[in-house]
Amino acid sequence: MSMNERYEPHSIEPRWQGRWDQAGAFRTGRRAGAEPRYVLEMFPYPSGAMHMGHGRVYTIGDALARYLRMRGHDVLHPIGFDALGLPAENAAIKDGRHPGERTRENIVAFRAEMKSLGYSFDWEREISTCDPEYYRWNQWFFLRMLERGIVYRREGKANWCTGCNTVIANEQVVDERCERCESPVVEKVIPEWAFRITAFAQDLLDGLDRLTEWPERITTMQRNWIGKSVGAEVAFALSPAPLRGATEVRGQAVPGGPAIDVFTTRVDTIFGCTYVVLAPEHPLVERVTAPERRDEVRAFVERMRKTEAAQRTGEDAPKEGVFTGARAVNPYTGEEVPVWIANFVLAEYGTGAVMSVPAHDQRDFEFARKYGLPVRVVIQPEKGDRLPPGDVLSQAFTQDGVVEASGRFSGLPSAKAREVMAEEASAKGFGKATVRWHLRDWGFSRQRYWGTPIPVVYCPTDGIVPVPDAQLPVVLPDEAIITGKGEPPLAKVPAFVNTTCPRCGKPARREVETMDTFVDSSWYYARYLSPHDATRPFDPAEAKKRLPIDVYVGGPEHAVMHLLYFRFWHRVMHQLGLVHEDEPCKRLVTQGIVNGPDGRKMSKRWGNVVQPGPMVRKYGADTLRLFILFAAPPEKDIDWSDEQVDGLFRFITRVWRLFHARQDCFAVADPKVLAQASGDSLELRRKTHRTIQRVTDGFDKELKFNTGIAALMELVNALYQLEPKGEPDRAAVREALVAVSTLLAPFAPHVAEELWHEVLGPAARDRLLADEPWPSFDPALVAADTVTIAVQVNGKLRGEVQAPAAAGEAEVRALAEAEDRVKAHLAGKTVRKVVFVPKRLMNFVIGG
Ligand code: ANZ
Repeated sequence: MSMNERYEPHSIEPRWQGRWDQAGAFRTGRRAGAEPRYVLEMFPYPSGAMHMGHGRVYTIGDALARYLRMRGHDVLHPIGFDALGLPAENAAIKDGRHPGERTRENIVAFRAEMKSLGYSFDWEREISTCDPEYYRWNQWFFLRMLERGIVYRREGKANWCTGCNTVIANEQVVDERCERCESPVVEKVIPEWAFRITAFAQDLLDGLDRLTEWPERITTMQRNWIGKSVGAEVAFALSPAPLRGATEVRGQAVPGGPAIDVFTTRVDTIFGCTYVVLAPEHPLVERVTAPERRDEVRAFVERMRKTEAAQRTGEDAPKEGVFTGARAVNPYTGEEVPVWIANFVLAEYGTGAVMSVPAHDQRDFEFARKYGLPVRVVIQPEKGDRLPPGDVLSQAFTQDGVVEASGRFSGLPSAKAREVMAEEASAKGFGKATVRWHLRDWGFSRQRYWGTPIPVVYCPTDGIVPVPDAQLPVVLPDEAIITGKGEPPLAKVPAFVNTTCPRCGKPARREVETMDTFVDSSWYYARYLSPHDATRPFDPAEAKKRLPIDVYVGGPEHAVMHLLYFRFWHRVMHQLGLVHEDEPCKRLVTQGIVNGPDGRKMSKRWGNVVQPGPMVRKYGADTLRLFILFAAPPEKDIDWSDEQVDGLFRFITRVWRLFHARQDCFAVADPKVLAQASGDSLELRRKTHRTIQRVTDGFDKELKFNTGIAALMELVNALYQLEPKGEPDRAAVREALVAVSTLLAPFAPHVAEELWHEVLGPAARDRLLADEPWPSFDPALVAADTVTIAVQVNGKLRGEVQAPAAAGEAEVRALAEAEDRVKAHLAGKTVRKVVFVPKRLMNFVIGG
């Protein structure tokens, strides 16, 4: 039967999808004994139709998964849905439908779109986090962590909407108002559940050093987010002591009254401190402010309360503040300095108070110049010019150096000074060395409906009582009324709330708050290992075999939330003995954005949104996949381009026509015939093998699918140029056609299967290209550009080397000297002269 002349993706694609499905081609565990690989893409939040960002992330992961399967691995490539959480609940409030109903509908649509793109997922492992069989294990983990003190209850600060009377998320606060009802939002202290992620801070930090296959940008962001600062706390006593208030610092009486504790990473600069600054929200502000300055201070505090932290402390934000009228004593010098409040000091960080050293801190410098405060140089650069005096200094010198004008510490290098100054502070009781972390514990309870119920009950007799394992899952009731206002929705479902205490059997109330969705995504990758396991979260034996994840693909926007939380959770699972190592993922690939055709981020606002669904319907999945992979390497942003998409459709059509035109080459030839290829057909063979090498490198080395696809395009051009005349020509063409279809398999898998089957015919009727081994290249053909160079020592042939034809004397000499036999003849001798004939000969002339 001869091949159809036209490329018709819509008749090809569903057919192959069906064949793969039928054969279970992508089921994990089919290849007993094969080395396992785990390729994972971040699972989608099914809030609407699939968008191009999804299209990109799954296409990248899929190409890799398909490649690794062809390399003979047993690949785990699963998919599921991150189905609980705020977006679904908010959408439900808007259109009055139950979030579950809506989410399940979205999942059906999403799944169909993913299937139409030909992704090689093991669909039997699909999970949805809104399934009680999934979230029961969130509850199970919660209980284990509660037992170990990793989960605890605390007083947390929350955004409280004064209109809806509920806590709302940061993302819902717009200009200090509620995004939904526009009422003012205030900060309120309410009890909440938190994970003690800070107990893992050091370990999470250390682990980053081992993540050598993560983008450095991400590990740096995590490092900053964890934010370890080694420094000192120093108490500046207030002078004179205010009338009210405590008179001790850390339990020790301080002469003169209460003190301001500052946190500094540069105690070596303390002799240069010329003022102290409190955060506007610092509890001492009211107490220390002099009566005549009260109005001004209060007005400033009020204004700061309304300004966002990021805006207050941004590098470009103008530094501003007010004097409180108070003074504090530098414990090292006995000197009194003024106490200010300023926008750039944050209440939540350190002690909420800083000692300002304008000569050595740029913020302090700008502030001092603005308000006419003194600038005193106390650090000199180790090398180079000395700094001028403070009053003419043009900017802060912020590096370490040598301490000066600092009494007994003068002459010490900064690091040493920090050490001895901290020692002195603790010996004298006015301070100590400390470590501060930016990382905070993770408050995870939400006053929302569409989340995992927290498995505890409140009993009037026994207090907070965990729900026993045997009673899990605590199922989210279907009938809640969700308004987004007032009490948590679960509080209004009596059948849910009213229960009995597992301990004393008397009436008790269930916890009505639910878990943050980030809980769901913190361990889902492990559930895929045994998704139907009804007795445990996952099978540890499978975990031992398949974890850590080999390659994880997802958006860089998850750098510090999800990607930190899942590292934390993995460590908890390690402590529980469920996994063998403490990092969940070896290699992370963060994909770039797909912008609109105008180069702007796709958005309804710009009218530049292009969705995968309509594109698949217009061009077929293979064209869309090729566009995504060809436009740029995975990490780079790309702009949607109709012309390029058209171009790739034309490329596939061209490949199709080529196969059609070369049907006379499909018959298998004797390998001896292929070896007879010479001239143009030998050139074609070289090109074929070099293409195999380039596409393979695009997977094995840096992920660069685009260069592999470009190589394939060149090979197709070369094929068009060869008009086969004899048997050896036809054999070389057939070899190239098989290679083209095989190499296309990870990128454009449907047309690849079709063409490959056309060439192989009945011999491959029951086989699938998706299951075939990846082609290898013949090094001799790839090395076509290398030449053999004879190496002589004093005119006698002592060896030969393979070198690139273009190699010059130095390169060839290095290769020659590395040759064992040549090396032996040169050992201990002096080379007097080297004679080099490019592409032919190198002669070492040695003496004595
Ligand atoms: C005096 C000093 C002198 C400082 C100097 C720096 C350079 P990291 O490394 O990020 O931890 N700081 C302390 N608490 C602060 C707060 N609540 N809000 C704003 N800034 C605060 O930064 C520590 C440094 O940030 C501390 O060291 C303090 O300024 C400031 F030449 O103390 B330093």
